[in-house]
Amino acid sequence: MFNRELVFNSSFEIVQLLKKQTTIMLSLFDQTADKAQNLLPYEGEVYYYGKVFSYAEATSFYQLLKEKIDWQSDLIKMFGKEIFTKRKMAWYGLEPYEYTYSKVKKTALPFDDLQLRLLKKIEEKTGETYNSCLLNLYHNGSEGMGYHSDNEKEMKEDGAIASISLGAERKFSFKHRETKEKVNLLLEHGSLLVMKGETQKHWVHALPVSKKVSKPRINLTFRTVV
Ligand SMILES: O=C(O)CCC(=O)C(=O)O
Ligand SMILES: [Mn+2]
Repeated sequence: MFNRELVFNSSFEIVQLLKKQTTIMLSLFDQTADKAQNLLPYEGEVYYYGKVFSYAEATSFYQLLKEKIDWQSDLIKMFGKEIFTKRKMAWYGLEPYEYTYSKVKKTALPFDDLQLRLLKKIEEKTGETYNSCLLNLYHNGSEGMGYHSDNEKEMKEDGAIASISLGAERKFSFKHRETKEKVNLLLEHGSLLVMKGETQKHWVHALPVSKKVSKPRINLTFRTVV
């Protein structure tokens, strides 16, 4: 028996089903397009998400952080002498975590609303969680950071580190400890970079100084203290 209504219903359902599948395919496609690719060739994972904040958002974040953060100079050893860097640093967290850098124990200051907003955004974006943040303020290209890895004893082993860049664009370099292979990229205003897996064990990273950069930059690295 031919039932028109049934045919209509089922073809209607097929159309609905196809629409649903297209939506699923599109959202899968969107996710794939959104997911950054691993920039390291082996023994580590580095994902560059590009600009995750608009120019206006990133500029206002830069200004707020520049004013509100309790910036401190860093004490480093150079040619056997201890000197204060021009680069400024700050340590914040969800709890008053202790973290030793430059041989000085620092206690995390409480996250403010903006830092909590940034934390939420990067947790959503990267699918990881973080509980603390180290901030750096570089006044211009004469200030940078030499090759090092972020594997301090206070940090979660192989934990993800999410880095937000605000201000001047700067080159960022990775170098493999054994093979010395290098991977360079440009950190843009409002961008997000994530280092995870075995990256800190096998690769060191640096923010090279550059005569070409005259503008300041703020960097936030969200981490997990255990
Ligand atoms: O400024 C940057 O992009 C990197 C900073 C960094 O490597 C660090 O704080 O450990
Ligand atoms: Mn680092």
